[in-house]
Parts: sequence; C-alpha cells; structure tokens
Amino acid sequence: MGNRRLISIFVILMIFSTFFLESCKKKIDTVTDGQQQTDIKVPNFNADRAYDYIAKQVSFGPRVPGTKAHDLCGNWLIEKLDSLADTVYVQNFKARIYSGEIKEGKNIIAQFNPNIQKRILLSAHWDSRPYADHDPNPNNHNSPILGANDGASGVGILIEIANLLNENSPAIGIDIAFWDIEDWGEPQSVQTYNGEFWCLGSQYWSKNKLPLFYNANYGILLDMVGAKDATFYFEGISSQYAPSILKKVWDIAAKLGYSKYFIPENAAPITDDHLYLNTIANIPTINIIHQVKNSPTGFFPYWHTLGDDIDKIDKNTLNAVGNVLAYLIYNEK
Ligand code: AHN
Ligand code: ZN
Repeated sequence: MGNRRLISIFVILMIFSTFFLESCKKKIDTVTDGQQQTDIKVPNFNADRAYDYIAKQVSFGPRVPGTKAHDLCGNWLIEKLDSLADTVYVQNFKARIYSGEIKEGKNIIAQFNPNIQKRILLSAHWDSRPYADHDPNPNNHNSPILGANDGASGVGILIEIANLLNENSPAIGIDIAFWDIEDWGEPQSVQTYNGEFWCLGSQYWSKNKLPLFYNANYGILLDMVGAKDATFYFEGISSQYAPSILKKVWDIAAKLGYSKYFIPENAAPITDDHLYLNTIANIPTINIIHQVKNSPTGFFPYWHTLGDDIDKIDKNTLNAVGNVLAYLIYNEK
C-alpha cells in the first residue's frame, strides 16, 4: 500500500469517526433533555381558585386589626392552611402604631416539608389599611379599605400555591407566611416618621422568629399582585439585597411568556415587609410589587383608596404570578 493511500484511509476514518461520535453525543443530549422535561412536572396554578380566595377575604370586610372581620378572616386563614400544610404556627404579638396606641396582631406561618434544609419563604400581608388616605374623595380618608389587591391578592395566590404543595410535594421545603399590621403606617397628613410604623408584623417576626432559629435560603414577598396589567419591576430594596433572586424570577417569567408583567427594569425602593426580612431576619428577599413609574403614588392606581375592591382583580395577572412561582418551586432541588 502506498503512503498516500494509507493517509487517505486514515483521513476517511477520522471524518467517519468524528461524525459517528457527534451523532452519539447528540443522542445522549436528546435523551437527557427528554428526561429533564419529563422528570419535572410543574402543577398548573388555578387562577379561579386564587380569585375565590381573594373574594373570600374581601367578603369579611376590611381586615383591620382589632375588628371582627380581621378576627374571622384570621381564623379562616389558619383553618385553611391547617388543612393543607404540615405544620402551622400562629404568632400573636402586640405592636405600637405611630399614634402610640398598642394593637394586637397575628402572624401566620405554614410549613411544607419542615425537615428539609433548603427552604424558600413566600409571604404577603393579610391585614388591610384602616384609612383610604389616597382616595380621590377626602371624605373617605378615614374609612378602612377592602384591600382586594393590597393584601388579599398575595394571600390568595399563596393559598392556591398551598393547594399545589399539598397535592404535589416539592423537592425542597416551602414556608408560607402571612404578616399582620403591615398597613397601619401613618396617614399622608402625618408624615413625620421614617417608615418604621409600616410592616409591624414582619418586624416583630424578624426579631422573634417562629419556629425558633428559622432560616430560609431566600424569600419572595407578594404585594399588590392581582390588578389588571400589573407591572413588576426590579424594586430597589430587592436589587440591593437579593439581585440573583430577582434575575431568577424574571428569567422564569420571560421563559413562560410573562414579560409584559415582569419588566426587567429598575424601580424605586419600597419600605415593605421584605426590608425587615433582609435587614433583621437576614433572609435575602425580593418584593414582587405592582409599581407604576411616574404616577402620583408610584403604585397601582387604586392604592389606599376605596376603589381597591374585588372588581380590580384580574385572573390573567394571578395566573402569571402563580405560574412563575410554581415553576420556580418545582424546579428547585
Ligand atoms: C410605603 O408607602 C412607605 N410603603 C408601602 C408599603 C405598602 C403599603 N404596601 C402595601 N401597602
Ligand atoms: Zn397598603
């Protein structure tokens, strides 16, 4: 055999084996891809049920701490979570509001897979504001609000998430916390304080964790997550303390086709429950909150008005937020 002939056989063999190996590699890739797609089943978030949970909360009337509606709604939330979670904790506490008065509140914490180390803390506030100080009609400024969006929307979505967790156990631990007395911050007419009278329940819990020595890898707060065409941005406190969680959540939203709601742009920092979860509890926590840039309040248009009623809740928004959370939860290992 001539040298030239040997070389050409060698070259042909090389080309052939390269193609052969490539095709094998591709086959292996497709197999693992296929496995990944079939292994992780993300249960479908039911926006109708979430909507019903919001309507149920609103049906009690304004959930202002110290009122019968607040008491009854609290009992309903505890009962509901008790039927779905592994363990439910109720933290009764007293807090001083801006006027000096002492109010009684209840934080409610439900655990799923309490013995798993890796955990996510999902939360929302369940109280509603005692005064509609941003209502267009000044006669309403002392009336309590229903807070269908401001309060009940986040809670409704998380109860539906609790249903999914009850039906399909995730690979990690999940905790759902409902904070109380978030919304008793001083009215517009008394702007003398530095935000310290908002979020009294989450402040209390962050200093007195229940269960004792509680920790989570990260947290997600929901606030005003149910209005039509809601816009969620990279809120300032979230960017400061948990930028990687923001990216993770907004990337999922983009993948699922919800970029109309989850807009990857920076927005103003908001004093909200996540502030204290970050600074006192040391849990990196983001806030998914409906912000409206260049608007009078910076928030959804009916914020702290009597217009924040069930008719402002849109199932498409609930569906977007709920499916993003479900995808996140069931893809964590
Ligand atoms: C402030 O206005 C300082 N924080 C808003 C927190 C809030 C109230 N979220 C819902 N209601
Ligand atoms: Zn509010």
